[in-house]
Amino acid sequence: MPARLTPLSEIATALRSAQRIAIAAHVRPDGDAVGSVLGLALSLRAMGKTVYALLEDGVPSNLTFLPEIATVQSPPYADFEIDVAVALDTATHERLGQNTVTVMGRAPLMIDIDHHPSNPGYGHLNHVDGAQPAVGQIVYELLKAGDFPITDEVRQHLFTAISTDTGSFQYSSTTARTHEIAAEMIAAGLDTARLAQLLYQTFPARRLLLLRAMLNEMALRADGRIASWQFTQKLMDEVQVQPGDTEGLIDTMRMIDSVVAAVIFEEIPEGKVRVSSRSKDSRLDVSAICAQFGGGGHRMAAGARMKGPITEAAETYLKALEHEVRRIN
Ligand SMILES: [Mn+2]
Repeated sequence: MPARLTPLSEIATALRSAQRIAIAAHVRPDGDAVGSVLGLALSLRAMGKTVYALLEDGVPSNLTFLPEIATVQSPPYADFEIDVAVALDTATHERLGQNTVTVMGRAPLMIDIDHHPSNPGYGHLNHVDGAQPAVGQIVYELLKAGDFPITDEVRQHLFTAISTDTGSFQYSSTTARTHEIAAEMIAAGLDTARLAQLLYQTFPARRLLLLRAMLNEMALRADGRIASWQFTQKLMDEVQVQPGDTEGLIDTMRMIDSVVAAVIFEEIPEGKVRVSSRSKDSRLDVSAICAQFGGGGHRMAAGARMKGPITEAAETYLKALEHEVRRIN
């Protein structure tokens, strides 16, 4: 197995000697994926490099306010050549998306930077650190290690990455260093209040219609310790859902005092069901439950894909979850 913790200084050296660099993150990108990709991309562009920022599924609507979002490319990709490919926040090579995997394969050097503990280290150089709360935090340390430019726009992206993946510095993954980085960014002039307003207090009406539906339809089981909701294609059509609309909805179910696990089941194409699950008790590892169904993720936040129909997938998953929830009593 390749080394999974190549020093950031070594990765910085590899990036410094490259001229054409592709940077990508996982399908259905979240704040950490988008912010890490563009945070690194904008720093390398400020050094005069040609940087391709690639996201298989584009940028979700809730993050389009961020700087230079229009420079993100999604398929079909042009026929450009690259010296180095960097995968960020992506636990398996395949999760980059099929078209993106193909483009990244053109590079003689692949760098894999991630914080999912299950990441096997599929790059030539790998920096997989499960102790980091966000890849945005690793990218910030990488820019520091390489003495790369950190502009206000780079800070906006990396703050977004760190803030969203730590639930606004609330999750147990948040470290003293996470706060120090935020402090360094504020000291450098970053307007974090503006970013927080745009990230957490600005939503399209669609999002609130989804929230209303979730609160009406959610189900409690295992004496109120599990909350779940089935998000159907019918509702998606009704509210004309856009990628990003559901980001963070699950945390509302997680707020219920009795709840230790919250789950959203979502109908996706080809008769499949996407499962997103959150734990509120460190003794309950939802990534292990998702792994039973071919998925994975983090201990407190994980996902999987199951065969539909949605009601059957939900019952199968919830039975397995309930078994684990009852074990921790
Ligand atoms: Mn992440």
